[in-house]
Amino acid sequence: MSKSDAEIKYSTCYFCTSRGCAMKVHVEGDRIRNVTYDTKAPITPGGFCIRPGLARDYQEHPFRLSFPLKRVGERGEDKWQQLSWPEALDEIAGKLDQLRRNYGPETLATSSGTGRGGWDFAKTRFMNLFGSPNRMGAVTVCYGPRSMVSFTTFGAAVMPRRKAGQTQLTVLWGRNPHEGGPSTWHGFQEAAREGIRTMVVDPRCTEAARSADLWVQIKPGTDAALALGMMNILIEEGLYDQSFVEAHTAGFPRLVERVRDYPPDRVARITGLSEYRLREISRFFAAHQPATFTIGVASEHSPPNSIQAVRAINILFTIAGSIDVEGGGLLAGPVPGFIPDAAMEANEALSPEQRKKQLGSDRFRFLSYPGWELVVEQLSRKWGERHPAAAYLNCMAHAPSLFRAMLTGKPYPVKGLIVSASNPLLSYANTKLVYRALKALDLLVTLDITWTPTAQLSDYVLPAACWLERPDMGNFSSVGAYPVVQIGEAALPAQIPGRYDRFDDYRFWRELGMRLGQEESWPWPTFEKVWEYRLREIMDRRGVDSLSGFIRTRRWETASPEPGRCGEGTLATPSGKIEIYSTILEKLGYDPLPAYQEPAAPDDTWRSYDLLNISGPRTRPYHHSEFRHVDSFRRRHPQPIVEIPVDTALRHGIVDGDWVWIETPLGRAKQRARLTTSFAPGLIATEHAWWYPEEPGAEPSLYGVWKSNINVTTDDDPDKCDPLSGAWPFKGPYLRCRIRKASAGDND
Ligand SMILES: Nc1nc2c(c(=O)[nH]1)N[C@H]1C(S)=C(S)[C@@H](COP(=O)(O)OP(=O)(O)OC[C@H]3O[C@@H](n4cnc5c(=O)[nH]c(N)nc54)[C@H](O)[C@@H]3O)O[C@H]1N2
Ligand SMILES: Nc1nc2c(c(=O)[nH]1)N[C@H]1C(S)=C(S)[C@@H](COP(=O)(O)OP(=O)(O)OC[C@H]3O[C@@H](n4cnc5c(=O)[nH]c(N)nc54)[C@H](O)[C@@H]3O)O[C@H]1N2
Ligand SMILES: [Mo]
Repeated sequence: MSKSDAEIKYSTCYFCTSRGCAMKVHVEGDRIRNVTYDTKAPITPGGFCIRPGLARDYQEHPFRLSFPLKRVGERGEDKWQQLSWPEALDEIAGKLDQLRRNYGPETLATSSGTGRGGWDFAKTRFMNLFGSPNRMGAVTVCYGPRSMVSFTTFGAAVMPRRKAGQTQLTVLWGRNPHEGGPSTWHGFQEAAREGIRTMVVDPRCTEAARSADLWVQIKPGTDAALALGMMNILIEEGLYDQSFVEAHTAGFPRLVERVRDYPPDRVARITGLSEYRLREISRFFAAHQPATFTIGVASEHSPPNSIQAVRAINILFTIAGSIDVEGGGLLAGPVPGFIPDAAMEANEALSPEQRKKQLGSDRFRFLSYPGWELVVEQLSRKWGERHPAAAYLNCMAHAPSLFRAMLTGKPYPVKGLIVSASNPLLSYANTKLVYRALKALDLLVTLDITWTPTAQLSDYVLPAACWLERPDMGNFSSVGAYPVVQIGEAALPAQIPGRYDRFDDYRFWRELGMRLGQEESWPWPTFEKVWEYRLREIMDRRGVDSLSGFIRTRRWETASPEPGRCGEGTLATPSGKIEIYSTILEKLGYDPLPAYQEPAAPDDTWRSYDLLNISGPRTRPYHHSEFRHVDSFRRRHPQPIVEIPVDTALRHGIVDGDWVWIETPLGRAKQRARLTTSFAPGLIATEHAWWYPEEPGAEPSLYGVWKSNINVTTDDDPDKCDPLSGAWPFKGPYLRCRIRKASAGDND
């Protein structure tokens, strides 16, 4: 075949959760020739990411799941029988129906990851119709907090909108896009080239920190104190935007009182900065406004200040003059005419009684039904049914509470779990407890693209279509208010007789629902039809009548948020203003003002674990637990790395390249030492989600899941979780550990 015979398909890459970048997939028959960037589209990595180029290796890898499988041996024995989709779905539906009769619908839980598989609305829809409030997922520690803080504070998502000549500063706060966000990194570099000042807040000197005009090196988990301390200085020295604050915010006078508790000397002590440096940073920050900013996941991972840190940072930018102005963070509304996820979730189908049963929602109220309902009340006042507060992102059961219910049957039995687009044995904290909880279930179903340790423990393992085999959407701000909707098509079929038979996630949830009394509730027979339904008004405006027509005219639509939204006085918050003092938090019984809570001292068991562990700073080319089975990925990063400051390493007799045990009272994991001077002694940084697909899948190995998986050492004790959101510690003051050099072949 000559080169010109390759057909181009315009697809959305979901090799990571970044934003869904636009790709051109060059296809010959039913095989990929290569993948290139669609650089004309708004969401693009700008040529920076290598993953799409490896798509063929991934697509054709034998480790992929191709047909539905049912366990025939004991759980974890790696003995399987192939069956057809209708057989698998009939059997699973039969078992779910039985569980529902025996224990009530809340006995079924689901696990979500980063929101792949079509952004999870179909799973939420299924669960609402089934009657269970117990969806759990990574969003409790990832994006959910940022999203909910935006909605409660601004009534909208904040979208960084850099503008040449206007923007003075770009800030990455606990975010390292060089490793973890190709399109954000592309934007950060562009900003620097345009002469915009750059600032990075990070305990480690990352690539972004190294290249920034200002690197703020704080102690882990102290972001709330830093932001409050900066506000103290801005207010003391009159460096804040007084007219904006007076006109558009509610609660500023109380903030003035609150920040008195955070004088520079106290904040310097907490954050590890000198007082002089703190003042210098604050003045630099105030002098370069407006600023655009991106907050990373680190604060969310650092209880007890997860939510409060994100609140404090957002309010700092607000009083400095970065919000709702040209060149700063704009308050984004939905793309006109587009039907958002929230309107696809059938949320009204779940009764108040069932909502009340959501596990963990009595204690952790912010990111579960109590908080979500208060936010939805506000947002739907403004946007009606098409509000942006998707439940899958903003309303979850508390995973550690769910795992405990699986184990103990308290407060009620949780007997079934469907895992899709997530890998619980690698991604949640306290893997040993997760493992015991999964083993205690009556029914575990996993829908994934490849084999995983979690799949190995399942009763049914079902093959999902990957992004190449389904149409999907990229969106600029996944906080839920889609300022950009960018659609891609399937490049390859999801079924090829004799080779594979995969379902996209939508089709799986629909067909399972159809077998459980939901026949009336899934009017869109395919994922294509879903997108056509959601895009209908936009397609009509353009005069096209099919998804491929939309993609071929122009595959995206934007909302172009305008500055000056606050002036309308109708933000979707209870006061209609930016709520520095959050009346929603007040109603939920939490501190309505930003604060820094001193972490509790470690108890006797943990006291001697004297290092802090930044677990899971992103590294390319991986995405969480994925891709370790593909040689072309693995070659680029063959083993897990623990970064150890030289002083700390020397004290432990560790040299570069040594295998090192990272230990806590919960367990240990082995990674290879890389000595560094890029952060302070007393800290280490460990990679997360490591397993070895080349090792046996059967127990006890489960693909070597017990060797280097850092979550064997991380804690999910509800007492260590964030008091508002329930986020468990992956970073910050509650993730302590110690290290020890491993001897050669030390594998016990
Ligand atoms: N220690 C520590 N742990 C962490 C973190 C950390 O920083 N430190 N980070 C946390 C964060 S922020 C997150 S978001 C979580 C992520 O947690 P998870 O999302 O649970 O972890 P992944 O490894 O991304 O698992 C995704 C799985 O979904 C599969 N998959 C990919 N696309 C699809 C699809 O379209 N459909 C289906 N059905 N399956 C698909 C992949 O093959 C993979 O097995 O991890 C958390 N865990
Ligand atoms: N290659 C790759 N890319 C990914 C992912 C992946 O697994 N691999 N995962 C995706 C997902 S789900 C997410 S959530 C994003 C996360 O993307 P980021 O938010 O960028 O996440 P990290 O790289 O974990 O953390 C960013 C930085 O926070 C710093 N940090 C640690 N503790 C603190 C602290 O207390 N305060 C401050 N200010 N900084 C701190 C770390 O040193 C790190 O450099 O990445 C996404 N992109
Ligand atoms: Mo995440």
